[in-house]
Amino acid sequence: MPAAIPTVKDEALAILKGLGVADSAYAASGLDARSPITGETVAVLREDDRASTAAAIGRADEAFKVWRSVPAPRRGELVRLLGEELRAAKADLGRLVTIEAGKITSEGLGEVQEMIDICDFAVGLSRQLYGLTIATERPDHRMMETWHPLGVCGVISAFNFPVAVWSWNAALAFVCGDSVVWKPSEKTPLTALAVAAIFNRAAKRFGEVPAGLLEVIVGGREAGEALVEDARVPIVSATGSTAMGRKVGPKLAERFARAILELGGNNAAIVAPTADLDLALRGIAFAAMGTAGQRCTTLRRLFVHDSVYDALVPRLAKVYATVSIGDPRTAGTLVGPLIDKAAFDGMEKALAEVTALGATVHGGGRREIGGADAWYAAPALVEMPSQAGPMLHETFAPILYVVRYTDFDDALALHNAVGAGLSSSIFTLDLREAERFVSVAGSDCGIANVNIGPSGAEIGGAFGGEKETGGGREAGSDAWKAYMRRATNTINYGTTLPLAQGVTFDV
Ligand code: UN1
Repeated sequence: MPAAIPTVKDEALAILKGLGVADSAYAASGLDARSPITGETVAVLREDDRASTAAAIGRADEAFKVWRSVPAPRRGELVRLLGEELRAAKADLGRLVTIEAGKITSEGLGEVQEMIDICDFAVGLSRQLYGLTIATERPDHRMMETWHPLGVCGVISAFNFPVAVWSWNAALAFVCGDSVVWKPSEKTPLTALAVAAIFNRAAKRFGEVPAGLLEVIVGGREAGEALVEDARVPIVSATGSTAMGRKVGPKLAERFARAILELGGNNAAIVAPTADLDLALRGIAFAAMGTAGQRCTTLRRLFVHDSVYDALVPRLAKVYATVSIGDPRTAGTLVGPLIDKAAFDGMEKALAEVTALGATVHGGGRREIGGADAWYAAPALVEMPSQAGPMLHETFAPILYVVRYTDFDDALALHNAVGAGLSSSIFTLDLREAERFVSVAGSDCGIANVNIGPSGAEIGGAFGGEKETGGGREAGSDAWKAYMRRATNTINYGTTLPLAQGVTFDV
């Protein structure tokens, strides 16, 4: 008998009410918000269509025209207050992330911490939106660059990081002087409504936030398209599958809007002969099974050197066989549910295909937990004869493919031989291998790590990847520049008009 799981509905609704989500968010029919823990519908939400999305964009555009003139450090104060409100709401919002996305408790809380961290980062940034002063070739001239707010920033986020990825974009956008229209995944609208309520608390304390600075669009493809196609939105940051990016990217390009695309990953790690195998084992387990394999940074491919294969892979198979799968609210659970049936079906399909290719599958299969529409899967460790078939593509589920290698260059070539280019890592104590991996001739990904797995990045670095991952960068480093426009200014404080390049034009 599978263990009975208590309902999540009452708890979720109480959290939403406590955070201040208005009753008007709910409707008799509209978008079903469900919990993957039990599969039950938690709430039915009022849904946006093209017209209401356009109206929201209009409000955000008006807000931008006010917000852009608020001094940046003052804008930072709003984000500082948002960080304070998030600290106060951390337990509730983390719990709601667990209920709506199925993350285990510590990962739900970790996601809110990631929001707090980016708020702190953005507050500091609000006094550091620096431009350069540039030497000019003309006498009595000064040349400089100024960073100006850009406009309405569209944010399309995915179910797997339902709130943190919004905050990477929004915290920067707000200090940069932009307004934000957010379309969360239709699989996780409740956490977005909760965040909007938390934002409203910060806005109230701040005092003079223009209405429309943050708009949340609840809905599916139609609302998303309306956001992507609207000429009043000069930048869209979209997180999701490569297939989604292929649709969104060209639409934005067509109207010369800026795109920050964070798309699929097919992240790999190399385990070299000198690797610390205890450390590698832990790193691999978290990166491959954490978040039930539903991070875009999840470890999906593993290349293990022949000399350590037999010391590592059977141990790994044992960890896969014993990892605790179940209610993500229960202490000790490491693997919660997949988001829905489609995710489970995708996993089954990939496992059937690799079995036909001669792979040995450890784990996999459905666990009868939570109810008819709850989809818990045992993580699968798949020993592959070679890199082929589904291993070349991202399946958003906990499948780790393992391939044996003997030559480092071959492993590197296999590592880079996929479409996606998000994250990567190597486990080695050999300095030459480590440095080669992070060198120009090494990993081709946006994130390349040594002796840690590919997932679980901090916000201080720029986050994103190359190739079919879309090329966008969010969060730390100088990712803020994407949310502003740069003006180059040349100022003549002299009495003559010398022309650049020595051109003469005497009239
Ligand atoms: C994502 O899966 O879309 O690096 C984001 C990580 C997290 C973010 C993942 N900080 O795994």
